[in-house]
Amino acid sequence: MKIGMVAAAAAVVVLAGCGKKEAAPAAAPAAAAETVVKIGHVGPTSGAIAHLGKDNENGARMAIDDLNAKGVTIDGKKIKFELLAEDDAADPKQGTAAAQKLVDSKVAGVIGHLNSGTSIPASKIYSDAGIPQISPSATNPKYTRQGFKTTFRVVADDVHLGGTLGKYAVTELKGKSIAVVDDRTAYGQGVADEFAKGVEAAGGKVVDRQFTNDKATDFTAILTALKAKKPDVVFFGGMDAVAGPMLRQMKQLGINAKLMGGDGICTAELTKLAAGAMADGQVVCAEAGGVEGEAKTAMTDFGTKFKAKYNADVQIYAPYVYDAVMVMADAMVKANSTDPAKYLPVLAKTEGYKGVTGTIAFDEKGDIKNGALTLYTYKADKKEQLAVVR
Ligand code: ABU
Repeated sequence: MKIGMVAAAAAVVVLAGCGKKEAAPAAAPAAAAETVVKIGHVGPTSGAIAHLGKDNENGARMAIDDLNAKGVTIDGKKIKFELLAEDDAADPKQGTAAAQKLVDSKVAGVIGHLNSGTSIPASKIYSDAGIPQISPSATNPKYTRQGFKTTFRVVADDVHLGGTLGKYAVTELKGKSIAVVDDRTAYGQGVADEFAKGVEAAGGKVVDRQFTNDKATDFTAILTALKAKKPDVVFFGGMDAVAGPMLRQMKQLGINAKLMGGDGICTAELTKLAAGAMADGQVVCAEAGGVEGEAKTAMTDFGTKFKAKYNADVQIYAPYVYDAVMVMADAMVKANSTDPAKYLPVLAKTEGYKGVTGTIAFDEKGDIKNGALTLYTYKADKKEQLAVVR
């Protein structure tokens, strides 16, 4: 990346459709022009999983701040990256409205959305506008299987995630009576289906399948039905905001099964949401990424820096958002252009980018190559890594 000093009293001009024009201060001595490049971010910063949306948004802010602090020069112009952050409340309709707003604002690229249920419908809007989109967390495989050239993700998908967890339930947890619940979202239902396939491929049996929704708080009926099947493992396809209360009600009903879930429940917040109802080792979940060995230092350092900046622990995907912004900026630098039409082909050819979350390269669909998964459990209310698998 070509890096230059950021002028203290820089005049701001806008090129390549990247924003509005502002007059330079008349008295600015030796002012250097900056080109504003708008990067969109979308996640649910309101609603039940606002804590995850804010985690993602802060990851984007941190990347933008770091880029601007280092100074980036593209085509001889100093670049000032600006984050346009939108809230989609994890709602598909709000997601497409946010996407259209960003397109109308002439963003050069978009990081997001957080959810599969919003990322998938929004991806058509970005594709039609030729604007690159990198999701740091949407794991439904459909997202990158629509034939759009603009669609990327920096995490593994639900085929990998659900399939690995399904196999783990049978081979490691020795589950004999495995029940599956999902929240009927694109993510929840999709990951639960892949989990069930993984169980069956490993020779296990799904004894019951129930569903709820992503706003539910009372699971008495479905848990009572499950209890009759004496499950030793319950898989939940959905997010932590639902999994927490579900754990509380499992305890109330005397269901002592393990609770498994994908990345949607594998958050720092889950312990708070479960409010003491989670036994040590009871929950097994997976993040759709991960690093091993020496690469862990960068991830740990990111967490320390993030905590110092935002007074908050990383929930799950902030480092992936950070890397998504950096990969996009890197492609702009390599293409020597912030024009989406010019840097998109360079972004698609990303190979060997060393990020906080590991090495990033995209396959022909825009999926991360050789994506990792990290399996976790919780002990004494802290996430504890079990294994990194590929
Ligand atoms: N991957 C979990 C949360 C986001 C989603 O895919 O909906």
